[in-house]
Amino acid sequence: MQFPDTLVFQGYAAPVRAEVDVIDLEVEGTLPPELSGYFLRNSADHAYPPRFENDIFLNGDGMMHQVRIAQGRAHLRTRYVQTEKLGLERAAGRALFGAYRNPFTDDPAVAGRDRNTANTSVVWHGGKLLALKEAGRPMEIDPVTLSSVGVHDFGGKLTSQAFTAHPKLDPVTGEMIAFGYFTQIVADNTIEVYFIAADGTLSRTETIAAPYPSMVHDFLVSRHHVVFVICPMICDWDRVRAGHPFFHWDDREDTWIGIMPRTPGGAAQVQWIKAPRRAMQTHTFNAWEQDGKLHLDQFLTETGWLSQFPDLNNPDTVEKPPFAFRWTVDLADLAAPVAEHMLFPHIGEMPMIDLRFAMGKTRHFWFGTNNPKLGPMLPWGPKGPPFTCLGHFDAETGALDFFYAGPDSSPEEPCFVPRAGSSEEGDGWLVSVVGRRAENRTDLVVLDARRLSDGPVAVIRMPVRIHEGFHGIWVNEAG
Ligand code: V55
Ligand code: FE
Repeated sequence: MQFPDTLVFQGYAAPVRAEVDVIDLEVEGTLPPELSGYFLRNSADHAYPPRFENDIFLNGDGMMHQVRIAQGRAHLRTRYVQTEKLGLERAAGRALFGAYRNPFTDDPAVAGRDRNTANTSVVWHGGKLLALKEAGRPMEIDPVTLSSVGVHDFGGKLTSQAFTAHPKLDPVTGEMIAFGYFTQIVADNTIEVYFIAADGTLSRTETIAAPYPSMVHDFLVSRHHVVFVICPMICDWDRVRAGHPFFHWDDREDTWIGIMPRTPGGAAQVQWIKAPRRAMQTHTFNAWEQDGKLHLDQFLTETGWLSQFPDLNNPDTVEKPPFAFRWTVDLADLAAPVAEHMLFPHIGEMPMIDLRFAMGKTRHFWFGTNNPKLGPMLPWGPKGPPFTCLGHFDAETGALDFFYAGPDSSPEEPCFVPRAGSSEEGDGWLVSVVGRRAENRTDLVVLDARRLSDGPVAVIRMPVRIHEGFHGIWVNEAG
């Protein structure tokens, strides 16, 4: 067997496939003694060469990465998520499932079996660690051993086959708010919204109808509202059946904002309003209300996203990078135009806040980015240009600050870890995986979250490469 010679499968993006344990990683500098817990994240790491050479990076098998930090020491563990898909393919010794989210391209031997790759993110809620993919149900993972416990359907209360990779945790109530779209795998415009109590009980499902069937990768939750930004990254099931890419960008459609109250029966009160312009929401920072206004802080691009899906009407379009915008809705007058304001004049993606302050106004914004003033751009990978920097925006002072990771180095999504014992917003560390591309190796850097340009307080050096990932979290020692 051999992987295709494409950007998705070669060089720094090549599948890693090894499940490793490295006890006592090298540490440059000093790990803060109070930093005690687990950095956990998910990645897409194809276990087998794909059935189709043009397969996309979003279709890799979920591989969990764990860096355990305690008493100044750090240890690495990586394990595949043991999905039904991986089990069937390992038994066969080859890929059986075909194109991204397209069951028509599978080997008939696996018709009707679970296609979930569980490859996008992780959440810790109700005492459970869940590996998430928006096209499948949660997979429960043991946070210490990373072994797979199995599909988690909330005791049968989750009837959907799909659960977002971007649920939101309410720091006040402890609730998890999540959603599913294309809930029975086939593209439709139904979105189910799930309210999961602090103890992990799925206590309520609300069902709404979006303007059209599209990728709903992320969403926003404020103290009182659930908000969807529906963007014309569209899925047409007839095109899927005909073997076309699962999504396409269609600039004939508008972008819509759906606002639903969090209260029981909220679905009946959902209101859809037109966004200020056509845009693709990539990921969200946060949503919050103040003085009758609802603020939506998010990254938006004017084009499609992820470099894997075609622009239907303009096939030669080059996708544009996202910028951070605040959309402000007047809750007393939904017919009034939605105001738009750029949060900071710098490209970025992979937003992060101090999640203890989610659903309220926040001061600190972190993100992955590039800054050609600090160092050269890196060669394009399958997702476009890799980040070279992490950014911090202080909304109180307006200051922007950057960590430049060095030549051939690519930081990934930053994760904020509060300083134990401190409740001040932004007081803590920013932890990020950094690819050392020239060395085919990976590091984890620990930065003072409010002093990025000071450089890392510690660099944890891995003797191996772990695959580029998507989203991660920090789980304290005590859970
Ligand atoms: C994204 C990732 C996915 C996916 C859809 O980063 C969107 C966005 C890793 O899988 O299936
Ligand atoms: Fe995401």
